Amino acid sequence: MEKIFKRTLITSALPYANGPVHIGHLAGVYVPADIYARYLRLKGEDVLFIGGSDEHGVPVTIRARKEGITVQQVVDRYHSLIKDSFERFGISFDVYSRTTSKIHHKLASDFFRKLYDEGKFVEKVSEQFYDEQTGHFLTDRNIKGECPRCHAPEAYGDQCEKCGATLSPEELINPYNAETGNPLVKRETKHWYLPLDKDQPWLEKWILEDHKEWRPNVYGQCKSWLDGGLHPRAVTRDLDWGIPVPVEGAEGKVLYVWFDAPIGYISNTKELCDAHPELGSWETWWKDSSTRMIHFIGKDNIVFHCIVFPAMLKAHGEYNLPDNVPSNEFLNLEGNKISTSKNYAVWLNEYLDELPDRQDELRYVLTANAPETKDNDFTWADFQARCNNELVAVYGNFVNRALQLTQKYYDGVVPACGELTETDKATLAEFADVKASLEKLLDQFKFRDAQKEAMNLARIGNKYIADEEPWKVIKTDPERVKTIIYISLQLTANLAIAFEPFLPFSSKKLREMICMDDFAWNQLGRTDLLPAGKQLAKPSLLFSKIEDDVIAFQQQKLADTIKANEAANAKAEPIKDTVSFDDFQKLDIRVGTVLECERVPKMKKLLKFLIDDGLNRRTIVSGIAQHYEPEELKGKQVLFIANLAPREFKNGLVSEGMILSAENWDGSLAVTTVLKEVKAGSQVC
Ligand code: B3M
Ligand code: ZN
Repeated sequence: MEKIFKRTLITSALPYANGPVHIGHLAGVYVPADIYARYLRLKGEDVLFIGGSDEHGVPVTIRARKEGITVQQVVDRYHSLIKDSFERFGISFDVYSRTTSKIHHKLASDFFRKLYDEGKFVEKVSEQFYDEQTGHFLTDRNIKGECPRCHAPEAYGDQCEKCGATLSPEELINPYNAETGNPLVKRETKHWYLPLDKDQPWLEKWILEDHKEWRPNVYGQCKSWLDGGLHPRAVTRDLDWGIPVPVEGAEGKVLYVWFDAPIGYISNTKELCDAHPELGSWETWWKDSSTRMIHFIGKDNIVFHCIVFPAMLKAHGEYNLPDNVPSNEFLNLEGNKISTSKNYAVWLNEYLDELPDRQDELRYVLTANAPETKDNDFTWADFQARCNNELVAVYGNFVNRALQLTQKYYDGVVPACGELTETDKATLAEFADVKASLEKLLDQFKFRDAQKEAMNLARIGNKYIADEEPWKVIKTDPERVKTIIYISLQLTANLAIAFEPFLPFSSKKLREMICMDDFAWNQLGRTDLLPAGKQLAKPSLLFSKIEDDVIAFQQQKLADTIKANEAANAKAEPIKDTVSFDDFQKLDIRVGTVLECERVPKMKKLLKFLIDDGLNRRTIVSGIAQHYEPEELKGKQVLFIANLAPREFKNGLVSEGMILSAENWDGSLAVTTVLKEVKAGSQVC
């Protein structure tokens, strides 16, 4: 018998606060989760949609060291950036909090302690890699070495990015500290393990027998984990960033990020409900068996959400288990893997700035192309084609025609419907079936097909109005046109409702144009949504075309990133031919003090320096204006060639020497200087 649920708790994976969110995250997790949340709300169901940032773990600490700032600064920066971009993109979280919150630290700590007190963990001392020079144990991600399979020189302790092999640090050949390059030794350390091997029997039944409805990719991955046999998993780490292990003698140890992060779903629900008692108690949302829980995640998170977290919840004993875990596969970008570390992505915050007011366009394409069953590819050409050929030419075009004609013929007042023709009836019948088919697809998390179905409605409308040609009929049979427009307007209202979960921005705009105060899902299929005599607002275009230059700019940006990555990996230029010591001595390299520095009018690249060379003052012109502000260099000591023949520039300026700069791999220039202050005019030898 199917269970009746009273409410649905929707969670979406907590993104690491080590960088902005990109289209891969959106397509994999946040857009589908948001569609589902909006759909259920529109149906009037009781639903909470929980989000938040994952601020622990190794990636944030790596980012902090790379940028030379504190970990707290890293997570503060990216948490607000991510939160803000989600908001602008219309991801309708009921709460978006963070795992560094007090509530979370306490809840996660208490969770661990309860399991510890009840003897649910296994304590084990093992040997782990240790960097004697820094005094740190290293996590898998922080260890690099030669891949035992493909012999790539820089495989990580958990995975080789070259051949994709899953690894453990022990397998690496010559492991070293990824950051410092130091060699590693083994040292003993104590940790707490969740004995997943003991969970194997109930997990097998719960997943393999009771949840055959899960997506094949999710079910398949679980099955292969289970078939391989589960092993105890450490839930603590030697690390100085995270939630301290609440046990005596565990100083310097924190909860493993994958132990605390999913508890973040609970903490964030608690934070929300504590602040809004009208939503009910957080415990109802987590412990009442009439609550249904759905986790939206990416495919690399499947094992944690389907096996580890349920095992934790079960061990705790009070919580519900998830009902479904609709996970997507990966989205690639122009044929390449999206990569945060290589900066190869379409970042949500940049998209929102560079293509303002085009949230629905991206939402549409990411769903149309969603990697629901296999990895998919996002290309800017496809983005443009789908926006222009589908959103503009079909949905936008139909709506615009219906509304403009209403304006033109009836001053924006909905006309009365006359007798229906066979075509009218057939069109309405096609429309009427949509609600059921949309629901069926949405209930099965088939968002891509569901959106297609909604678009199909627009196609029907577009064809109807194109076939009926009211702009021609008006000349011969004006009464008939009233019916055509009436039907077109009802279809328009239906479209606004059907698209709301997918394209909330344009649905809102359309709702305002047709002056509907509110939408409800059960209005779908009705043909009296806009009654005759109702005054509509002035229409404006729902979508506008995406021009070629917008696409070209984005394509160029990605091409530049690839080029920059190649350049960063490229070797240094080969060394030039040998010169004799005598020849070298002919060059008079000196230290000069910059007395003045200014831009040269009409010469974008040039800076003009007045240099104190110890004997005199001289003018040197240098092509570094794109790399420095003049003020940055004033008062600084620089290296320059003092005996280079003077060189005249086009505008008559003469440079008496040359300031030495280093050219970086990306073409940027760094002026050379001395490490200790010396007297102006000192010779470099
Ligand atoms: N932060 C991994 C990820 O962003 C992780 C998800 C946590 S969900 C509880 O892919
Ligand atoms: Zn490899």
